[in-house]
Amino acid sequence: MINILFAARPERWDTYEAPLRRALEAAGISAHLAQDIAPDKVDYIVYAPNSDLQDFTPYTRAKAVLNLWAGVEQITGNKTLKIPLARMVDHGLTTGMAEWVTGHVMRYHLGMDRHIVNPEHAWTPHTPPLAAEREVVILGLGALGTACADMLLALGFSVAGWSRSPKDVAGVTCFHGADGLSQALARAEIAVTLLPDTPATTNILNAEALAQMPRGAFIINPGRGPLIDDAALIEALDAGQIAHATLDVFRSEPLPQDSPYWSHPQVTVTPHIAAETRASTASEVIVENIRRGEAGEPLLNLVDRDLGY
Ligand code: NDP
Ligand code: OXD
Repeated sequence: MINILFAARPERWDTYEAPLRRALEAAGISAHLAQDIAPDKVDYIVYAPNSDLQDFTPYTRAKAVLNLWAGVEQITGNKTLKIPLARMVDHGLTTGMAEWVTGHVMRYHLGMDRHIVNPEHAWTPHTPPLAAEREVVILGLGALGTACADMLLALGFSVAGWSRSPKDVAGVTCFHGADGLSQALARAEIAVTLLPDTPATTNILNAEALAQMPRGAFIINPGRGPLIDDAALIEALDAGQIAHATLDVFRSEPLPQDSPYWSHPQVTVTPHIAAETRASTASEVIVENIRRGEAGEPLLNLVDRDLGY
């Protein structure tokens, strides 16, 4: 019998307890799963970074921390964490993100606002280009970025992407590294930021980067708030360099009431809802890693603590 600690906000227990138990049973793993277990008896920690557990020192026999979130920026710097950390890659989360991104790309591509918000009742016929004539660039070609690329490709968009290491993604024009960023930005009529929040990605969309995009470009950020230099974006919006931005994530969440984003006419704020981990599929991912841990197999989705993602 192994001991699995569930360390997340108490309300998440209601969502996850049954699916985790189901997945453990399906995998034939006999386990004690609870929110409260003596630290020196815990084998695995199912974890959310906003849990009260921040000091891992007493968890002397734990084999891994299994994160319920895709983003790990709140835990990678934790010096008390010495055991492997796996992040969430969940089919439900991935599909949700691809749908959310595709929806917002379509809004910009078709110019939907023009007719949805039309207080003057203006009759302004406007034919958008076909998707094949629209350049969408995804900054971050990981689990989520590639799923978004696939969905956009299926609709016919011209899709490019940018990552840290070289990539070969079918149908996607791939760029990487510092030079690659300028090349990617230069074609980004619509840019989607799906990078992790690390020291290397902070303010990746700064004034210089925004100036490299085609005039009147659109930005969709479901990645993390610090990817964008907020002051530079507002300046670029005011100057017309960026036509509109849809922002789902922010340096401070909930977005403070006095943030200029709330009232900016060229900004849509969504409350960190781009995608959510689905308990049923995520529980299977967590349990598969526990199975692997017990079988001595490598864990899936391990975080590189030096890179921060
Ligand atoms: P992955 O780790 O799978 O992918 C990250 C991508 O970013 C990789 O392609 C990686 O490059 C690239 N990258 C990382 N650092 C750099 C860098 N310095 N320069 C260039 N490229 C870089 O993450 P996911 O796709 O699963 O998730 C991405 C982010 O989405 C999460 O970290 C999280 O912040 C956010 N998220 C937001 C949600 C929401 O609801 N708003 C929900 C879930 C996640 P390489 O491939 O070379 O390693
Ligand atoms: C995540 C998120 O990281 O919801 O999973 O943002």
